[in-house]
Amino acid sequence: VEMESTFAMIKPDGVSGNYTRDIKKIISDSGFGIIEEVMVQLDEDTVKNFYAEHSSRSFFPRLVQYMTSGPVLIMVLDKANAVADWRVLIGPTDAETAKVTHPHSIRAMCGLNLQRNCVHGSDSPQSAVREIAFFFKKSSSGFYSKHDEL
Ligand code: YYY
Ligand code: MG
Repeated sequence: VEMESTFAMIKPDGVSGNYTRDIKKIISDSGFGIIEEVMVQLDEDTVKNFYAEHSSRSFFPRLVQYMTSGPVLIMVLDKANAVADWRVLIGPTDAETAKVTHPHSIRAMCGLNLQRNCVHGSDSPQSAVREIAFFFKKSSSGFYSKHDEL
């Protein structure tokens, strides 16, 4: 089978709410390899660039505020069909919706609402390539983070 990489993140509420262990267990139990994981504190410019596609939306300032409010765990996950399968595992964007329609999803488990949805996943293979390259440099010995590890 063809291996694929996706970019995943445990957002500030997921980290501060102590969901990291449970989420990583779900990741492993679902057959993903955690190729790289680094705890980082995002700054405003980083979040604005990462979420540039949403920069004109009214929720953008609140999104930047939330995403810089505490440490996040950034990860590269490997598996066949990793991008689509990780999106299925995290569930819908709105965690309140997820609790109703996808009660076993990660966002249902640890998310609060549309903004505080506790995890990120790349939405397409192209996004995954961009997002992994945004956060990690690839060297002969593997990936390393462009941000200082906490
Ligand atoms: O890919 P995904 O995270 O599921 O959703 P996006 O539509 O790409 O939005 C990115 C991010 O922005 C979302 O995880 C929460 C936040 N957000 C928001 O706060 N309010 C919205 N109306 C839409 C998205
Ligand atoms: Mg998205």
